[in-house]
Amino acid sequence: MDEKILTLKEEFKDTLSSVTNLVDLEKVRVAYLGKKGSITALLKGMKDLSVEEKKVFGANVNKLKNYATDIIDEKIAELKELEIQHEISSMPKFDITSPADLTRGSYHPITLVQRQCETIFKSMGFNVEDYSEIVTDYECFESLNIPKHHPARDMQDTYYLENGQLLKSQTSAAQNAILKKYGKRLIENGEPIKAIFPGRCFRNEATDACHENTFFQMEGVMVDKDISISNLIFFMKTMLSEVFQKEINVRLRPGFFPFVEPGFELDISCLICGGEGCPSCKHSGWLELCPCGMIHPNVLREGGIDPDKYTGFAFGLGLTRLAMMKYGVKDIRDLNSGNLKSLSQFTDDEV
Ligand code: FA5
Repeated sequence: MDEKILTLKEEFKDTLSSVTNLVDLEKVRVAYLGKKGSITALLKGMKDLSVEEKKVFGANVNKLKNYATDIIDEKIAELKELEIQHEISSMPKFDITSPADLTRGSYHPITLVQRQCETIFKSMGFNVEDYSEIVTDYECFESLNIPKHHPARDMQDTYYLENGQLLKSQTSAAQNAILKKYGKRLIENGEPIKAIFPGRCFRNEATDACHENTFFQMEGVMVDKDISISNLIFFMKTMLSEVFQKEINVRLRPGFFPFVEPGFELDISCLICGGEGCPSCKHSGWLELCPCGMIHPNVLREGGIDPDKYTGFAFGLGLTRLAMMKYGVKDIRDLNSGNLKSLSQFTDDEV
């Protein structure tokens, strides 16, 4: 019987010496130590031996079993280490002493303009808010005095989700939430509501040199007692002179938006053609940049604010168009092109 054990041990050692990977090693383990393995079979075969024989033979088979288990464990560790070494040696080599690649990324022109506007408005006491791109019909239209089937909806066709939500067509979609968020402090502590909220907007419309289907706006609202159009004009003028660092020709003309009364269109003289007329301004010499107006009483009321006590203004600055004018980008579509060669040329050390 002992002869059998010795033979099996030699055979096991032989088999193991030719194993070079973990998969084959597992096969060997099963072949010797598994339920139907050769060493397990020796233990099962003991049933025909006498009690004395069982004691000696059993002890020897157990020795062999422990020996095989230990050797297999050692081999597993050895093969795992070899696998790691192999993985390391096949990794791409790099020289930590070679000079660093100092090519730096750059901010997108819209980010630059947005940050600049945020800095300007923050310095005038405005909070900067963020808002989701997917909104409800209530946020984008109904809370803004644009009920279902109102003709003003035709001006802003957008993309609808199957659940009835939509990609916001205007940053005004956040107005109601902002009024509700800051209204309590206005009513209880007399703190004016002053907030801007930049964001991406979407419209299902044909693109041209000054229209994109995905563009950025920056909304602003201010509500307090006795806020008037003069306050609105002051903030608009300050913002433009800070952004452009020079006098800009602007014109204010009546504009219709159901959520303001009165409403205005604030246009700037096109900086691409100097007001002569070009594709960037649809050959008019003027670019629609920042519609604005006094917040409609219905919108204030919907936001929980009493329009008999408080008044406010709102504006919807076209951030993408502002970036075009500031950086002399003739075609708005270049800004979404992902063309690094053209987009990486703009820098602004202040942001
Ligand atoms: C609005 O979106 C209103 N929510 C603005 C507003 C806010 C009015 C608060 C009153 C009070 P309008 O659709 O005109 O208005 O868009 C505002 C600005 O966004 C435009 O002047 C323009 O600068 C920019 N804009 C609009 N559509 C596009 C477009 N397709 N591509 C690029 N910029 C656009």
